[in-house]
Amino acid sequence: MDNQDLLNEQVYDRTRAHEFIAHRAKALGISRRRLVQLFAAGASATAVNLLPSRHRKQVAQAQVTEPAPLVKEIRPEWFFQVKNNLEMRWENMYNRGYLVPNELFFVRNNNPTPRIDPANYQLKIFGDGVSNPTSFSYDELLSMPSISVIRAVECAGNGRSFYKTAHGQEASGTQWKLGGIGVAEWTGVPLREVLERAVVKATAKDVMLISVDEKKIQRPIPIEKALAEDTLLVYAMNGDILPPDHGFPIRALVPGWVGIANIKWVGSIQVATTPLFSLYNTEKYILIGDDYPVPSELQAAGVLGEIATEQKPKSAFELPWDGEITAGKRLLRGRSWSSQGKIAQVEVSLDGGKTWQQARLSQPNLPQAWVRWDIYWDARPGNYKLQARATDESGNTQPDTVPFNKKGYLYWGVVTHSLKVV
Ligand SMILES: Nc1nc2c(c(=O)[nH]1)N[C@H]1C(S)=C(S)[C@@H](COP(=O)(O)O)O[C@H]1N2
Ligand SMILES: [Mo]
Repeated sequence: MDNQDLLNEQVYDRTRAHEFIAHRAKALGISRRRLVQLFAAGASATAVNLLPSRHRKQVAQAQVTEPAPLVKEIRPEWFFQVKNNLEMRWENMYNRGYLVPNELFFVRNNNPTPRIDPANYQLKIFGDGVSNPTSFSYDELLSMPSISVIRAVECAGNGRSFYKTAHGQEASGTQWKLGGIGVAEWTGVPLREVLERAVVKATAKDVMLISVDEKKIQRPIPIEKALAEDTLLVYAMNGDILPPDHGFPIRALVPGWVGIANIKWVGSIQVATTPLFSLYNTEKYILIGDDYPVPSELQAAGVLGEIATEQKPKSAFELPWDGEITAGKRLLRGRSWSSQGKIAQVEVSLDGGKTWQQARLSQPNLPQAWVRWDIYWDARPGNYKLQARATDESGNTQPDTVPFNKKGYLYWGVVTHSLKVV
């Protein structure tokens, strides 16, 4: 990855999807259709790449015989697992590049991963906000103009466990530490391209992305966000066909918005001239608490609090929790991110917030992704309370604590990371 290119142009790789797939297939010596089938069957990119062709089919079949809630390999050293959710272990990002490889990317599933045959897949566009309701096959989507962008997907509940640390009160939901985020290169068709073919009316207001998973998870976004140039219908992740757990065949990428907006396994899209509501913007992914009064116009629609959309800055060390390192000259590393612009600075404390020093930021530093940073440390034996505090270019600095909300979303306070030096 050329850092300079990334910096200059976030949307840097204009390509056509069928060329992309054809290129991959050619490199592997199999047909384009066969490649897509293999990925649909859950074969990992590595397995497909490394095995001689006569074994490839067996791998694909072996992986589908036992239905499991998740398809990807789950190594305990990669993830903390809670039911269908896999939290990334941050120590694995030390000494790695800018992107999170697909194997290590966190998974947040409200339901088991559905298995979808791309041959029968249809994406339906409907609703009173379009004058030409229509549908597209997987192949049709793949042959539309596409772009690749580097963006984070972060769970609204990332950091939830720190509400307990800060307020002594546990917020309900999966107790994520800070590994409910990942940055990848996403390739897909701009949602705008697809909506334009259904002829969006000037009066269109909201767009509901609807999944085909067993809960039919759906959440609306405003038409302006739907038409943004980097809101995508994604079919490839870090150069591989989108893995089943991350939404194969098609997922939404809604940059800067909480994870739930990035609907996986999208099967239909409703465009409406009226405001849209679902369980996921009325009761779930809502900030509920004394500090979050409900706007009166939303009360009537059953909205229980403030709707979670963007995230403020957060930081994580690339270290195990409650870890131990040996004394000596060390390079402490971490990453910071925000939905509201690039990271402007990161300060690090080794003594629980008494003294702070500036971390060195490394390129690239992309908005709606993250920045890597480090500090040199001559670590002496003892117990340390490491803290990192990021400021984004919109001027948000991580506070010591943030107000409680019942479901524990959007925790962006400074987190203490205990470390023992021996
Ligand atoms: N259909 C569907 N889409 C979904 C979800 C889901 O459970 N079902 N989870 C959402 C949530 S809460 C998050 S944080 C992101 C996680 O994306 P990932 O699993 O690819 O990391 O997907 C979102 N899209
Ligand atoms: Mo999430």
